[in-house]
Amino acid sequence: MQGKDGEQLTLDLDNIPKHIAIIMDGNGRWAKKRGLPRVAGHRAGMKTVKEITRAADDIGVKALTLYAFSTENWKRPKDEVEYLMRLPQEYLLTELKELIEQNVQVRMLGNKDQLPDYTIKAVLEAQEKTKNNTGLILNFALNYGSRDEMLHAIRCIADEVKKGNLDVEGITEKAMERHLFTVGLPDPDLLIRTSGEVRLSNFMLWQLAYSELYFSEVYWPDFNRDEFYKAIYEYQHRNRRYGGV
Ligand code: V0D
Repeated sequence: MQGKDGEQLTLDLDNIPKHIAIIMDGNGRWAKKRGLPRVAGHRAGMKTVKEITRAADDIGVKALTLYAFSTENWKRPKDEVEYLMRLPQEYLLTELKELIEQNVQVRMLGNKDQLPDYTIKAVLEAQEKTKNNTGLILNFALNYGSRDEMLHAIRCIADEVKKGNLDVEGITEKAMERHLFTVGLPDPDLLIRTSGEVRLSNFMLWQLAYSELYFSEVYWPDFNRDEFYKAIYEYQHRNRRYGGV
C-alpha cells in the first residue's frame, strides 16, 4: 500500500483490529458532484461494501459493522427510503453465494419492526444461510440508533429487577452488554467515518467508548481497499491507553 508521498505503508498483520465499525457517509454528495440522482450514490456505495468486505476478510478482521440505515434516515424522501430498503435484497441476490463461499457470517443490528417484509426476508435468509460460517462477521446496522438500543437494554434490565431475577448490584456493564444488539461481539477497536463529517451520529455510543476514531475526507463510493488499509495503518501507529496513562 502507498502513502500520500508514494512511500510504502506496511500493515502489521499481528495487530489487525478485531472489530471495525464504519459510518458509510457521502453517497448523496458523491452523486451530486456528478450530477446524478442520490440513489446512484447509494448504488455506487454498494460496490464499496463488496470491496471493503473482501479487504477486511483478506487481512483477518474478525468483525465488520456497517451503518447502512439509521433510525433518522426515515426522514428522507419516501422514494429514497423505498430505494434503500430494496438494497439488501439486491445486494444479497448477487453476493450471498460469494459470502457463503468466503465463509462470512451475515448479521444485522437494529430494530426489525419497521422494516418492510422484503427487507427483513432478505436479511433473515442471509443470516440463516451463513449462521454456521466461522469467518468474518459482517454486521449490517439497519434501522439502528444507539440511544434506542440502550433504552431497550435498560428496559429489559428493569424488567429483570422487577421480576426479582436480578438485584440492583447486578446492573453492571456485563448486564448491559447482554442486552445490546452487539451481544457476543467485542467492542470495535476502530471506527471509520467517511466523507469529512466528524460526528458519531447516534452510532454504537456504548460500544465505541474506547475505540480509535478515524475520519476520512473521501466519499463512501470512492473509498477503497487502499483508503481502508490507510485507516488501519494509522490505527497501528496510535497508542491505545484504555483510560490508563
Ligand atoms: C446505501 C452505502 C448493502 C450506504 C452502501 C437498507 C447506504 C449501500 C446493504 C445490505 C445500503 C444490508 C443488509 C444486508 C445486505 C446488504 C445495504 C442499506 C443501504 C439500507 F443483509 N448496502 N446497503 N442496506 N447502501
